Amino acid sequence: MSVEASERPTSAAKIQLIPHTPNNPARKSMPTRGENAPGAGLEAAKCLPLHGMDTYRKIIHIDMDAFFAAVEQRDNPALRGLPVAVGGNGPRGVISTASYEARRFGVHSALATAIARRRCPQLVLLQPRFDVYKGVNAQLAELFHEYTDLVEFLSIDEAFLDVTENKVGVELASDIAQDIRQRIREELQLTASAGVSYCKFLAKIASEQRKPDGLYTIHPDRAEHFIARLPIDKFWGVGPKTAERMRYIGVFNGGDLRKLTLPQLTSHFGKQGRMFYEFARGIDPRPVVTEHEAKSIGCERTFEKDLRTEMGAIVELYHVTLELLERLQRHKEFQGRTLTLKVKYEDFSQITRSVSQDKPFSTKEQILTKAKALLSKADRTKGIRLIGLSVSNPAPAETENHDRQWVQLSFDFTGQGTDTPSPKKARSSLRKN
Ligand code: DCP
Ligand code: MG
Repeated sequence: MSVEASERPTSAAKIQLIPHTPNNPARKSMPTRGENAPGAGLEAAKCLPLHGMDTYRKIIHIDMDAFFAAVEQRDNPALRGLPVAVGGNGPRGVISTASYEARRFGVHSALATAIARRRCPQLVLLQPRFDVYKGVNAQLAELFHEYTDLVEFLSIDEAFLDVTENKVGVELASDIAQDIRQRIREELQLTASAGVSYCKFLAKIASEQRKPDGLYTIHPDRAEHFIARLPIDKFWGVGPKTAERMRYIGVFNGGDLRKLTLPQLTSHFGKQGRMFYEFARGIDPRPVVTEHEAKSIGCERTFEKDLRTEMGAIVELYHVTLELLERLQRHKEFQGRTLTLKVKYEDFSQITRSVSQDKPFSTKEQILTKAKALLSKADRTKGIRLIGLSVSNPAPAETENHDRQWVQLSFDFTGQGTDTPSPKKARSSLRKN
């Protein structure tokens, strides 16, 4: 367990701040001193200008610990304390996740099951029970909404909450985060890690700092220092390949990144270069977007090896289509009549191609046929490193054909950067405008 050293029962006065858990003696609080102390929190620094950017927001990122495996250990006490993994069993099976006991043997998400078994012969391998995990996800959503309606799920087990204004009238975001963690422990018998900061990029990184079962806050006045020391592969959007490229040009951490100019970064990383330029300066104004507000639903995959054949690209397009469909099915109310394909090439340049129709895109056949037609317009002389598909809901119009920037609101579900597609999880994007 990596809990903050000073997590200890909080004062009665503080407990009363959150009305729905007034008589819970086991509640814990944040450290009372240091950079993670709530008093030193976002409130004190809330209007500090960080290179001209607003730092008044209070964003929490919650990520469940070893989610599928933890649910299995919760539901079967005999599995507690054992190295447990959830994943496929066949010769090509892949691990979805592993308990922290199993991680000590080097078993982790996306590892081939055969290798996992070699590393940990006593591994208990379980088949996933998606319905149960989805049920927990629904409980989490309900719980989060007790605090704010600005909740944005990135995947089945992680979400951003904007608690700048919140329903419980609590000023300190870290107190809210701690209360949520405590309630998850008591009501769901699971543990979660939380990150708190003034923007999404930093809140997400913060939640990894004290995993599992921990809480970490990055205050605006500490952000620059934190970012400067952050290893480059921890930056949002930097997967193994991009990290390698960064190191090749002498960028090992945020401090190095900051020395590069915007033209230098865009020449190396295309449109993503601007994002890296801004992250290095602690700039990330992206709002927490609820699915309700989303103007588009999409997902994308980055490939370990650039795709060089027509067939390879079509196979991957098929997988992206299935993932998009799964997402659309979860949001049946969403009616998207424009389908957009994004292709990013080996040289980091990217294009988008869209097509609109009268009826919403809702079936595999509709999406796949149109997506293949869009893909046939892409340049096939260059290797493809990423394919994305999204459905948005503008009114029907003639086919568009434009190279515009893909929305920035896309998320890495694997937590491993953009380069390694997860077998189960793709990046998803919610677009607001
Ligand atoms: N998952 C998956 N395939 C992957 C990664 C994850 O099927 N390659 C599933 C299983 C995980 C769940 O998604 O339990 C959540 O993913 P996380 O990346 O948050 O991983 P965990 O919650 O398992 O562990 P952590 O404690 O590192 O968050
Ligand atoms: Mg998790």
